[in-house]
Amino acid sequence: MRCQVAIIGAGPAGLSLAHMLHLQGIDSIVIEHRSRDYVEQRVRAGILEQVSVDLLTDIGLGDRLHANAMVHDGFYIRFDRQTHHLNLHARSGRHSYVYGQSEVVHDLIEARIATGRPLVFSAEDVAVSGIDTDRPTVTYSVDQQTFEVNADFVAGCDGSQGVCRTLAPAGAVTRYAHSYPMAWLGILARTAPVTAEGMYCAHPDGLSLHSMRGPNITRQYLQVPADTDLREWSDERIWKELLRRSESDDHPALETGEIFDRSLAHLRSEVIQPMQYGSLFLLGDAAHIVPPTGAKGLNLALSDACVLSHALGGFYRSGRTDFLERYSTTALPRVWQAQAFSTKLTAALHQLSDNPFDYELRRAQLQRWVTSEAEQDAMSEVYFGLPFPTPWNFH
Ligand code: RFL
Ligand code: PHB
Repeated sequence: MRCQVAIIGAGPAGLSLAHMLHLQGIDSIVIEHRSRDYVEQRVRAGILEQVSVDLLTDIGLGDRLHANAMVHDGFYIRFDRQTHHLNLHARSGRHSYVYGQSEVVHDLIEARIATGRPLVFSAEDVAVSGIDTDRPTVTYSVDQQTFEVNADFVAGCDGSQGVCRTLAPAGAVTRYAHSYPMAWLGILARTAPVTAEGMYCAHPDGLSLHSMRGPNITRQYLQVPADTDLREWSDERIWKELLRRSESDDHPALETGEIFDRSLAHLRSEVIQPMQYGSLFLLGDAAHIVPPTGAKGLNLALSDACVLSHALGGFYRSGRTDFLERYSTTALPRVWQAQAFSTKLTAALHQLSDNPFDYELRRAQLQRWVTSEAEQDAMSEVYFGLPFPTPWNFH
């Protein structure tokens, strides 16, 4: 098979890129190694920036989103048993939206299927070759049959465990990385949220985060050590710790209930720079990982796809190569802004050392956020999403 762009991975980055290319008449194939059910049911992100919602709406994916998303003005921070609401909407006129990543992925899959363009699930032995030429090749097999795709470009959208991030030869890219000695234990529970919007609790012993997926479903997280064994965390132990870290003098205690999903996510930061080698472009988690504090990962995947679709639009419409050459330098500043934001939030909200001096520093930062209008202006700029580096379509 021959096509213009071969996209590896059907997560938010790959599927949104495929859609934005299709809208510009650019032909692609999306190759995913998991099943459709697996991809649609994977529990992950939940918070969309205003700019991401604007993009999804612009590209025709706003119907279910606007009908079902919870629209938030900001979030709560709790520390020293007191709860503070940061009304960032009041400062910027913008919002964040609670809409599960699985819903975003479902909408994108439906949109792809409606185009009739190729979307392959359960592909095995996905391999990419020839990225240092202008005719790269992707091979994969389904049901023991092997297929070959000859493309102009390969979009590596296969996440943090995929193959694409390893393809550039040593020395061609730099890998910046930082890992934290901790993880988030995440649950989904059939309980009502304790606050109307998400709440970060900065307890001296570590973060608890109380988010939601609907009026009767909560998504909550606990900071735990990196070597945590999930089997050692019974429902009772999880609720006890969530309750302890979120105790306050101004709100009733959390509601407890049935936990129907649990997982562990390690905290780390990584950026591969440049995000391109030859005819291979890296997008989303394949190019960069941010710690989940601040909810930036999915939003960055969408902004990378927007930048690359714009560059490919320019190339196929008028033969321009300059946007493609600048893909990485265009996308990276927004990536580093998100890294800086997530790192700052992570430091203030987690227990990163047991030196009491460090808790005093955290408290000083938290007090700035809840009392300073200037700090809240700055917070709202980044939390609701810095502008995308390019429009989604080519003007
Ligand atoms: P994905 O979603 O990982 O998709 C990659 C896809 O590639 C497939 N794949 C392959 N396909 C073919 N061949 C191979 N060899 C392949 N190897 C892998 C995979 O099966 C998969 O379908 O990456 P993408 O598209 O870059 O999207 C990134 C986001 O998923 C990620 O950044 C977010 O989930 C991060 N994140 C959050 N982001 C937000 O914007 N808001 C949030 O509220 C938020 N909360 C979170 C998060 C991530 C978390 N975890 C689990 C780390 C909360 C948590 C706990
Ligand atoms: C979520 O709802 O999953 C969520 C909320 C806030 C974060 C990260 C994840 O910072």
